[in-house]
Amino acid sequence: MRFDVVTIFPAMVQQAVGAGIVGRAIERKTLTVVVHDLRDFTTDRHRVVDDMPYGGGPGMVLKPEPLFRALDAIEALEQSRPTVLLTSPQGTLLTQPVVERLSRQPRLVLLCGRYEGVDERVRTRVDEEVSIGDYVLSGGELPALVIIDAVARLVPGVVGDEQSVAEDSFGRGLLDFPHYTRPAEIAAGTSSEPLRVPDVLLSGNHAEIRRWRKREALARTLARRPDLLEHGELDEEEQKLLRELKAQRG
Ligand code: 9D3
Repeated sequence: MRFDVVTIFPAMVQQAVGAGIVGRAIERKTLTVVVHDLRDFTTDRHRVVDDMPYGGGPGMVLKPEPLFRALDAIEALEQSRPTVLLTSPQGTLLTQPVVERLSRQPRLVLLCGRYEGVDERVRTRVDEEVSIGDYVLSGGELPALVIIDAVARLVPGVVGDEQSVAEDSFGRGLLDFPHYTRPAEIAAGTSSEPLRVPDVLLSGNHAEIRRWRKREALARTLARRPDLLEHGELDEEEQKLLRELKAQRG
């Protein structure tokens, strides 16, 4: 899969995609990420990418021509037309189903918004606007990196452990169960009891462990994210465990 990112902070995006699982996938050529500096598509001496809004008001707007020229150049790089995304607070909320849909595209172009926004006419070249959540950021670079990370994980071969990817998308809809590693007991401080790993995890009884994890995942989801249980596809065992948990809570 190929991503083209258009940004006024190319070093920030290049630096971030080079790290971790995505960086490794780029090295192996499972992914291609090409970062384009929007200023390279300006034609004036000062490489200006923004201007004042018509009609007045605070802040600046990204000028349309550099973005149009960047898109023309990127679309000319390969045969097929890529899907063009604009990061924007007005966009579709990024959820795992949206990530799954995006991961089925062979090419994504990510235009990173900045300042108050982009000239409205740029939207004639955009297939979809995407927001990563209802909080105010300073621009679209971090959202673009979030989109790349989430989408890239679904590209076969990017994540080493295919099982963890499958569990995240399938068995999920629930929050994760608690995790522990060695040692089995650690001192918590002078005046309190040692912190112990739950006995069931040390028991070697894999059926019991699986049931405990399911129960913990359900209990956490019920306590912290009950909204996830509303359209949840729970199996028989999960429905029974959920009824028991609800009964316990009163
Ligand atoms: C303070 C400016 N706001 C006035 C109503 C509008 C505004 C414009 C530009 C708010 C944020 C931004 C910059 N943000 C993004 O470009 C952005 C974003 C975000 O802020 N939150 C979540 N997802 C995204 S995707 C792009």
